[in-house]
Amino acid sequence: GQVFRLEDYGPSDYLIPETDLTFQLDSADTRVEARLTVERRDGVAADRPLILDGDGLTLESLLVNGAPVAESDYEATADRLVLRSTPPAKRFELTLVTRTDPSANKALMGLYVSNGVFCTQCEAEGFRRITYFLDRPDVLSVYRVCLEADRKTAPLLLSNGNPTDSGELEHGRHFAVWHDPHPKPSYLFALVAGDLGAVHDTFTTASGRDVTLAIYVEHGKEARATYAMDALKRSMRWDEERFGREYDLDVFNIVAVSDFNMGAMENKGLNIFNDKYVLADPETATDMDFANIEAIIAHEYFHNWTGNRITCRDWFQLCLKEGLTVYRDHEFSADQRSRAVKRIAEVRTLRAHQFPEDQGPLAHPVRPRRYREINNFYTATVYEKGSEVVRMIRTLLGADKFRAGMDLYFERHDGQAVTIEDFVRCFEEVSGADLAQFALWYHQAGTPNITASGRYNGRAREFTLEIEQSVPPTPSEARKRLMHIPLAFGLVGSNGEDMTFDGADGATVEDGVIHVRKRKHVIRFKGIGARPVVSLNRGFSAPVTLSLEASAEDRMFLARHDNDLFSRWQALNTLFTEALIEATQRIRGGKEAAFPDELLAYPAEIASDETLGAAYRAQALTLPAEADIAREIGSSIDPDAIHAAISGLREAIGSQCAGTFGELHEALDSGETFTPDAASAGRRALRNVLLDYLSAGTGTPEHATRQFETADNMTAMAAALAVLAHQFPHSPQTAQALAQFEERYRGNPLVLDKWFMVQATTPGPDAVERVRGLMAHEAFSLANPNRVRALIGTFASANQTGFHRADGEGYRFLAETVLAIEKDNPQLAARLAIAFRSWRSLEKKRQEHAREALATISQAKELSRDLRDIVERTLA
Ligand code: B3K
Ligand code: ZN
Repeated sequence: GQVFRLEDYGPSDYLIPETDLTFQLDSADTRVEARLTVERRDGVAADRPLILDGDGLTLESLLVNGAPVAESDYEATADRLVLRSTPPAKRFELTLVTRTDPSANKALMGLYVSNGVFCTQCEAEGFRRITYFLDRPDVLSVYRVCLEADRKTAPLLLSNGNPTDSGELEHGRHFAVWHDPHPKPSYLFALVAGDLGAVHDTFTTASGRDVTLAIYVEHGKEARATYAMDALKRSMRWDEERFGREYDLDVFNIVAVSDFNMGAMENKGLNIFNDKYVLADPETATDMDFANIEAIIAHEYFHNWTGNRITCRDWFQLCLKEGLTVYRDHEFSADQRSRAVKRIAEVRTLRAHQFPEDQGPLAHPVRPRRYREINNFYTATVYEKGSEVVRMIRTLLGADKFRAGMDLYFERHDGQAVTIEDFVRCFEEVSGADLAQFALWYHQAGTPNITASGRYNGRAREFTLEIEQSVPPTPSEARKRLMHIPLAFGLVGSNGEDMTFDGADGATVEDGVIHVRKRKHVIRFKGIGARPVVSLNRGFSAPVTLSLEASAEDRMFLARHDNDLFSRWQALNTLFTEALIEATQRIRGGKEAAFPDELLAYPAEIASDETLGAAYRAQALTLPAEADIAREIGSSIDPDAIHAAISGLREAIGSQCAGTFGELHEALDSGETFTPDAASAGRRALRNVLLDYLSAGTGTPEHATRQFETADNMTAMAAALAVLAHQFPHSPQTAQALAQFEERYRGNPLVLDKWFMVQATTPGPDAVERVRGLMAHEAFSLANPNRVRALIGTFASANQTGFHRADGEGYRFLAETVLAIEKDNPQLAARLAIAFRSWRSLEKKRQEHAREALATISQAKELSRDLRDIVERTLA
């Protein structure tokens, strides 16, 4: 397949300043008329061909300045339209008519129908499935869109911008006209037509402009959209207060659809959402669902400035809008909830998704230089690591200069399509800092490793810290350059407070941050009266792996006393991780797992520490996941041994702390009415972690059965169901709870997804058969991405013992399912295939089975570009 290269970028010969679209919507045969005002760029000769992108299109007619074009003067294929020469005048008009069948569109890119609703998805290259166009993000156009449809089936007609006209047509049809005054790239185009219910509200911006807000959902589900509306208004206010960004149209619409390839899409003034990230009420949504809705509503809204007003020059710059917007939604959630808890959750996500990507065959820089299929680059690296890089810029510059840099970026580049270099330059200019070495975070793939060790010399009153960086090789980047790594730190004294020092040499140390820029730094802190315990990478200031030499006593000391809450969590998490790695080795060696006494006793202490919020305590008590331990072990992984080690630790803590945990679990059942705020959610989270331990400690399903039966909200119910299914898969109580849940939520696909997920993640060798069986369930469908992700995606990414079954059946199952999905929806299939990416770190036999399964996919006939790209890079 064709490879796209960053260095080949060049501006287009032509621009399209105005786009006028008329859709005659029909589910089987939609007519699209595009009137494009085309402009030749200065210096480009009229005999330069105009080449427009298409994808699966049939051209019905073509006019230039209203007149037909001779057949010899153009060529139209499914994937492009070439006009061999253009009129002498600089500006001319092109009128194109194409037809598409939206109901046959199962790839969910371009114009398609979801549950009877017409909708679109154009990012990254879906607009070319609607009409021929310069479908690239640096071609900005002002759109006027006219939608015509049957009034009965599609009373609602929406597009980008503001509504300008509407009325009746013959044969029961009607029309609506929308105008978006802000020039935008084609990937931000959207339309929706259908029969939907709505929640309405208004928002007055800081400068007094009134905005009409609406969230559209299926009839009868309006009440479940009120939380999303609340999150939207909070997001709009927050962006004004934190970044000085106001909304810029008269209306802001959100539409929830049930068939969607990802979370949501930031189309200008018309965000389209996967309904999973809009619909919520206490009975059907967990606290996690509420938090995700808040974050994604905010994320898409924030794109209005970071992405829409200022967009990307080309798709290599994707992190310009995604990394930055993730950073903004992280900050928003941190302000709305607990900052420390939010940070812990972010780091867990980064380690679970981005680290394995960075450490495996699909590694790429935050700003890639090559791609074959851009849809495969909407990755954890671009999004999450991209956000970490922005966060580091804030650490380097401080809050005020960071804000000044953002202000300059908005002012200078509003209305433009720009690059990462443009973005970074704004921060250099406002601060005078040289960010050249720092910018490697954008350009160099791989997770840097920091090793560190400290030595105290009492006589010299000196503490010496040795820090070394290394960046492991990644595909096509064998040699790495040294990075600029900001490590927030503290020297913690025996009273738990940070010690002061009389200067440090060996590295720049400023405002609690060590700037690592060389391979090795030997840093001497002067005037230190007693041995400190060093706390390094506080708040996870840099996205690195850290091997800090420290005794278990020192780690426990930090877990108890570090004044950085993130680092307290980290210290405990490291202790759990070290213990679990050791237990895994023992189990593999045929021995029993054994754990240090203090690690079994400390959880009771932290669980009842009222100085800490409940949400924080829940995070502290949550053991590392199986995948975390696998990643730390790194090679020759045996998922069954890891599973046994974690189960052993859970059981040991559960029985050791049974008294405290039991009382607390009871006390947290306050009977209060459900509210989705962070404090109440924290109490529920803590209660659920305790339930997990208590059940493991007693070895009986009683606690979980009781919680399941008395639950008055989905958070408590889903957690109880998970404990039953995961810890007691064969007990009658589990069978009964599963049956009850299914019966009760049969008619609610989003809730039934939880039922699919719980069973997909039930550990053990029979998981493959269970998942195969569930695929035959009447509520399951390979055509719906949410169903596929709930059952197949969760199985492959979150069921270590099931997916990595020793005989390779999990791999064969995934390969076969991916190929079945690929026929209709290549993007979804490619996403699922990512589960294979860490295959080389498995033990020998599993490696061999995984390689065979990958080979089966790669040998399949007529593989999509999406899937071929993933599979070939994974095997390379
Ligand atoms: N920008 C979209 C993602 C589009 C994915 C295209 N394959 C959602 C978001 O990041 O906000
Ligand atoms: Zn985004």
